[in-house]
Amino acid sequence: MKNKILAVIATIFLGTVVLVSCKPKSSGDAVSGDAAQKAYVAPGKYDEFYNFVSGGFSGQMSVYGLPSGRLLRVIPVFSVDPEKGWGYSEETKPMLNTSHGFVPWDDLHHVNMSQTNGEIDGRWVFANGNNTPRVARVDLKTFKTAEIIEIPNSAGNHSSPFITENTEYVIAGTRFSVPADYSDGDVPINTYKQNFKGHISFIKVGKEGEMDIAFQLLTPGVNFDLSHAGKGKSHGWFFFSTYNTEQANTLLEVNASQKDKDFIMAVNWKKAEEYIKAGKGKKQAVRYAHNTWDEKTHTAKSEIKTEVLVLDAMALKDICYMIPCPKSPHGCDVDPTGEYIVGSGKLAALIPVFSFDKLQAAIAKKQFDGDYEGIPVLKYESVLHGEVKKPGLGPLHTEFDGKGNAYTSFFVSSEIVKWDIKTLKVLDRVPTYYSIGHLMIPGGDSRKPFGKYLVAYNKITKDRYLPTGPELAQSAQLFDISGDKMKLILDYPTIGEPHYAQGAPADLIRNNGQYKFYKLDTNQHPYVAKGEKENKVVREGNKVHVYMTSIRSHFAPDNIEGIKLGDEVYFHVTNLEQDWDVPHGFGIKGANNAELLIMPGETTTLKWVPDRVGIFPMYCTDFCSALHQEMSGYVRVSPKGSKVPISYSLGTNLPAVK
Ligand code: K7E
Ligand code: CUA
Repeated sequence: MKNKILAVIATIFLGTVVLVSCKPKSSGDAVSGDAAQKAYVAPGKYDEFYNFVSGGFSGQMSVYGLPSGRLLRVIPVFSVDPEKGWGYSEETKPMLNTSHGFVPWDDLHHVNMSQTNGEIDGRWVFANGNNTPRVARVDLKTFKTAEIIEIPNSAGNHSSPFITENTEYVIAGTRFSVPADYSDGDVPINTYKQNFKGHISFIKVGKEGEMDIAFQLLTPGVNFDLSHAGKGKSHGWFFFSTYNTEQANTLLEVNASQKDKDFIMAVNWKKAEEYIKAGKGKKQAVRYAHNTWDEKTHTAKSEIKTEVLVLDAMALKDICYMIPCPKSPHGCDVDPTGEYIVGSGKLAALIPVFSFDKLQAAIAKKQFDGDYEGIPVLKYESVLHGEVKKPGLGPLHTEFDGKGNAYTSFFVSSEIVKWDIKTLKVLDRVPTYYSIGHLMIPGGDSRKPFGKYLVAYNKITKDRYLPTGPELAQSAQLFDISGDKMKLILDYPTIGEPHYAQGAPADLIRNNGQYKFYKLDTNQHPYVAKGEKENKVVREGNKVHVYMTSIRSHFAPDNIEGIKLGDEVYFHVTNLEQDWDVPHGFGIKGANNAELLIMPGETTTLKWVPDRVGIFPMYCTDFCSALHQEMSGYVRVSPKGSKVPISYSLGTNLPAVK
């Protein structure tokens, strides 16, 4: 994002604007005297809000407390994580499976929390994998990734995941239009206009959160950038910002910035549902992975699906409408009432605000300016509520406080501008350090914003923290927005590049029935050992399964012999503890796929292929008790063809076997 935007903006503005003059010099004076007190959360006290922040190219999501800015957890989503063995343990590997095979990294830009009646409900957070198109669901009872679905017919899943007000759908709009997976993709690149098409996926969300692609809309070949669902009166609609409506296939920084206006595509998804019901969708052959985590077996399963239902939005004229929007719109945000739709043209010097009522009237009166590949183009003025004049340079994203105010981030002029949604008057502006991308108010894209804090997520950190070589932490800045003027109260570094974020009152999530541990008696892992009577070591050909348990402060068994070179050893470790916050770890020398961290009541498997003969210590990697250092054991590895039988023990010295 930052390079792309910088390049484009530099191209457009360089002649007229001196970029450096826009950059604020220092925030020393900008911080008010009582800032420290406002961000202070006393030791042992909880924060007021949870804050879920995308990790960008780290593929992770991080969880902070607000207003303290304390990092509480990093959740691996489209990434492996040695802290938790995520993506390394046998149980978690299938979560990262795709139709391209195992893809343990991605670029996570947007997080979106589940809603009920347009309000954040604290059940799940969804996230997008941009590069190898995927949508993930994180369960807030466990703060773990519970499901990942791959998106076919897409490339660059940027316009995602955004949800409808009762979490009916999570949508995923393709950033790159490309030839569909079900068509012949072996075409010259310069046939973009004929062969490249867009697909927008409507992913149905079930009662338990389970995802399934209900249908896809086939659209003209443009780039979908961002989106938001309608709410309240506009529930039933979705709004997508688009760029490269020029359909250029080279040097996009120039060629995709030709037109004075691109589009916001308004989608009547209730209408699309009607067409699907009437059988207008076409089944197309595709391949995509659907990965689900089973909390009973503590194991993920990956399934490849082979079919998707596609509805041609260009042939069916009354699903989609194009709203002209100045200069490559990026953010597309809907105010809490559902009436106002804000398009942020990243190369525009104004912010257009559209009216949902006017949109309905214009469609009824057919106030069209022709069509764009079969999709009616509405007259700009017929849909426009008004423009915020001279707000700043490079508007990107807008959030709302629920009191009639909007807050827009400006990348180029590096500031946040507060404006009145009805009168479109600019009310306040504050500098950000530096070059803000997204911004977030807890609940700020829902019907019920909490409106007390605003966080800026910045692209450039430069001199804000102690230097750490060429690579610097990216950063967030917390503002108090309870008064008329925005007040900077805290800076804190983030994990990876923060894009979108969400926030929710702490109690909503704290009291959502979160797990403190997994119940051992409901553990249905096929290799569980529910007590030390169930420990065993079983050889099946060259595979050896160790049914192991851990409890303060020993493993059982802790002496294992009879392993031979050429064996694959599977340590299935069940943590027998039944109390909050007593994980055990497991590591064995030479293992080249990390270590394990096992929660109470959980079973987790490490695959180990010894590469030499000898004695291999194993030990607990998490300081669990006063005798944690004693929590260890030995595995004997013998040469291939050795006659040493499988044996295992705990607390007894077995008679030596030659
Ligand atoms: Cu503006 Cu990818 Cu949401 Cu980043 S995007 S800033
Ligand atoms: Cu178990 Cu340390």
